[in-house]
Parts: sequence; structure tokens; C-alpha cells
Amino acid sequence: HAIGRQIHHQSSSVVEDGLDPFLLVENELSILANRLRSMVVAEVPKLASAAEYFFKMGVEGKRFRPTVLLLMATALNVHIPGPPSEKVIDALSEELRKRQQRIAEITEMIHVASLLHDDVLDDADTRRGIGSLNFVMGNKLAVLAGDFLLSRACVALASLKNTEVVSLLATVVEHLVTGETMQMTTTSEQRCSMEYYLQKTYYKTASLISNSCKAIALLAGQTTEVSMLAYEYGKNLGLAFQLIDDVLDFTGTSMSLGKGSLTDIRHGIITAPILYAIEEFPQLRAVVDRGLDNPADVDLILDYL
Ligand code: GRG
Repeated sequence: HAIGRQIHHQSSSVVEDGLDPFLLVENELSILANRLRSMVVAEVPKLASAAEYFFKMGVEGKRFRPTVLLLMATALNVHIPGPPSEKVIDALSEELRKRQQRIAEITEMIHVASLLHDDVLDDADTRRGIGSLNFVMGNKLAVLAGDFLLSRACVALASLKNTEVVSLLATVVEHLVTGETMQMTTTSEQRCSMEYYLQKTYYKTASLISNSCKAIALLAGQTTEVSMLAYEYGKNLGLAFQLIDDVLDFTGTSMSLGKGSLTDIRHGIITAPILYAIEEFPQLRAVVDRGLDNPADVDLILDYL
């Protein structure tokens, strides 16, 4: 709550002035974009052009995760004035902020690597409003480019020389893989279970946000208690983010989403809006249990939604 309030306070003061909260970290986001571009240069030209695909074309996505992390850093980096000298403290704060910017970059690289692999698994043809990498350069290069970004993220992570932070973000990669596997391999009982959905969503979406928020707090030298609050904040924000993403899959257009809509239901993936619809209209359960292979069943569910 305390962290949430501080972030909200930071944001609401600019919202009242009619400004976008993203503007608070606008400069740092443009530094992040440049650093990401410089970090993905590869030796082999084909791999370089694949890895650079999103970063070099100015196709940047919403930058939701880096924005949250930089705001979290603002909320948690408490400036303690006094001895040894203001100058020393300022230099230390600047160094700390740079290390937290590295976390924002690493998080975005892990995120983009997961998007590249996800589009291969889903055979998606658009992402961020342009052709997905697998569509433009093929599945093989898309997988390799994802691996390459992940490797660059690991090297950047190791350079922070903080074993707890390395361990947190390395575990996130396992969580991403676990969440995706849970989504691919559900039994019919699990497909309609809200508990299973929330567990999968934690792994697939919230873990990256919550653990990187915790990393920001740890680097700021915050107590275990505050670091856990940062983790909880990121977890709830991540779950909320996915719930909204699930709704947008039904309500958005290709234009607003930058990718196809209705992708989940067409892949037979049962997301929160359908789970809530089943609670209200139990007869839908039988339709879902038939597997949603039949387009008429998909249309029926859409009618109820
Ligand atoms: C190689 C790290 C790695 C993982 C492989 C494929 C896979 C395992 C995991 C997929 C995880 C995944 C894509 C989860 C969905 C998360 C999500 C809501 C993505 C959309 O994020 P936005 O809307 O995208 O922030 P932009 O484009 O704005 O950055």
C-alpha cells in the first residue's frame, strides 16, 4: 500500500496537470531505447538483423514494465541527506539509479525474448503492429533471436554482481516457460479452474513484473519487508495487467492491439472473461468442454460474452 500510494502520488500530481504519468520517466525511457539498440548488436549479420528487428525499427511496445520499474525506483530510492557529504550521497544515488535502469533494460529484454518465442509457438503473424519476426524471417531465426536476447540479458544481469537479483530474474525465465507449458497442457478440469488460471497467469505474466520490482527494492537497500511489499505490488499489478489483456483480446481491434484479436479463444485458451461467463451461464461449460475446435462453438461463447 505504501509503495502503491507513493507511485500513485507521483503519478497523480502530473495527471492533475493534464500530463501522462509516463512523462515522469520519459527521458529514462528514451535512454533505455538507445541502450537496448546498442545491446543487441550481434556478430553474425543474420542474427543481428533478427535480434534488432523490434529494437531498431522504433517499434517499441508500451514499455509498461520499464515504466513501472523506474517509477518504483523513484518511490524507493530514499535520499538521506547528511554526512559523509551531499556530493558523495548524490554520486551514490546516481549509481544506484543506473543499476536500476539496468534492471528495467534486462526486464524488457527478457519480455521481448518471451514475445519472440511466444509468436513462434502461437504461429502469430503480427506483433506490435508489424509482421512478427517469425512471419518475416521464419521460426528458426525467431527462436535463435529470442535465445540471443536472453543471453544478453544474462550478461547484463551478471554485471550487477548481486547474486540474489540474478537468482530472482533467472527464476522468472523458468516461470515464463512454466506458465506457457501450463497453458499448452491443461486437462479439461484445469481449463475451467480460476485457481489454475491465476497460477498460470502468475508464472506467465506477473512473475516478471513482481520479481523485477523486488529487484529494484533490493538494489535500493530496502528491508526484506519493503522488498516483499514491492514484490506483492508487482504481482497484483501483473495479474491485473493480464486480466485487462484478456478482456482486450475480446474487445480490441487489430489496429488497437497491434496483433490479431480473439487469438486466445481461437487457440482454445480459456481466459478470465470466459471463466466469469461460465459462472453466470453454467451451460457454457459443456461448450468449452467440447474443445472449441468448432467455429460455431466459438461464436456461441462470443454471443454470451
Ligand atoms: C524465452 C523467456 C522465454 C520464454 C519462453 C513463450 C514463453 C516461454 C512465454 C510466453 C510468455 C508471454 C508472452 C506472456 C504474455 C505476457 C503479455 C501480457 C505480453 C504482452 O505484453 P505487452 O502488452 O507487450 O506489454 P508490448 O508489445 O507492449 O511490450
